[in-house]
Amino acid sequence: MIKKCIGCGSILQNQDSNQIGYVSDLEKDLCERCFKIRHYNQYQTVEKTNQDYIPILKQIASTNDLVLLVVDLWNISPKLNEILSYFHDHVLLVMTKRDLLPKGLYEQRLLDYMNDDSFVDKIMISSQKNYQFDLLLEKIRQYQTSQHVYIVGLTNAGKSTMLNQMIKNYTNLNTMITTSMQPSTTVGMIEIPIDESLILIDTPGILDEGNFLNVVSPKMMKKMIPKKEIKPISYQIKGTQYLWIDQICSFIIKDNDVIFYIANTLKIERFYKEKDHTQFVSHHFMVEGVQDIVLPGLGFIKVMRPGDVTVFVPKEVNVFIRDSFI
Ligand SMILES: Nc1nc2c(ncn2[C@@H]2O[C@H](COP(=O)(O)OP(=O)(O)OP(=O)(O)O)[C@@H](O)[C@H]2O)c(=O)[nH]1
Ligand SMILES: [Mg+2]
Repeated sequence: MIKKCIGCGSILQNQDSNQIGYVSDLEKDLCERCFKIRHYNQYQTVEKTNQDYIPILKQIASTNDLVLLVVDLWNISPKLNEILSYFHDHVLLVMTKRDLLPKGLYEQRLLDYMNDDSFVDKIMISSQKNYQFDLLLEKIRQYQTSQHVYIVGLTNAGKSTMLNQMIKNYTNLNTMITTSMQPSTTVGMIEIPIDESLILIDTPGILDEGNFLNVVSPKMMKKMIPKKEIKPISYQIKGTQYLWIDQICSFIIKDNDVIFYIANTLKIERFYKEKDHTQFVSHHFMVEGVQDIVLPGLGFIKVMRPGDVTVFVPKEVNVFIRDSFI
């Protein structure tokens, strides 16, 4: 009989300690990788690609069941459109990590920003603060088409953390899904019965290939991921200036005002002379009106006036521009 790890959904095996799902003893319920993440904060990289995960989305789309698309407010990626392209209806948008945004924000504006015909409704939550979970459950019950409701999204969006909060709030179950700041923590489907009429199913996140998280060290990852509400930082730029974020990316910008929405643990430095950035690839943007330059995984920079901005990032990172989000 196939037995799955209760933490990550991998199929348990006792043959190869370098492969996912390894346990020395098949009587155990938690794989070694999950055990190490939970107890030692140690992480074993998972060699999965979206080729492994797209079939799961297709399988879910072939059912008529409600899908919760969990989106990290700090990482609204163009990749989400690809996920949505598999679903024509029955998607409840759940924007999470609300606790990281400034408290006074007008939430409806952010919800309105996300538009797709597949959405039956939208909600903003925070798993860390247990914010709006009763409303989330109410909406799930309103839109569910069967007992099964699937949780999908990009990796690191906060899917499993949200499900853990549902378990805590609404069940007596003594189980927990493994979560971590690293991509691809969940690798298989995990079914959680909330009550007799609802089974929530966690799924592996789709990889965001252009994300900073894929190219930085675990130490930098810790620094990049905000732990509490972000305080936006404004800079007035007079003449041509060179701004660096913690040696992982830089900008050239002229006569403008910019606001950084990134973790406050990151160091922003301002220079009046160009520094060597040959280790990076440049991206040139013509800002029109108030727009954001998005640094996936890191946050974004709101540029207040039209003008040229050149961004230097590692070659794997997919920087892009969008109309102002906040
Ligand atoms: N501040 C904040 N952080 C959160 C919240 N929800 C999740 N996180 C953090 O986001 C990171 C990823 O969380 P997971 O729940 O493992 O994400 P996932 O979507 O299940 O990721 P995969 O399993 O890799 O697809 C962890 O570091 C969580 O602590 C939230 O509401 N607020
Ligand atoms: Mg997960």
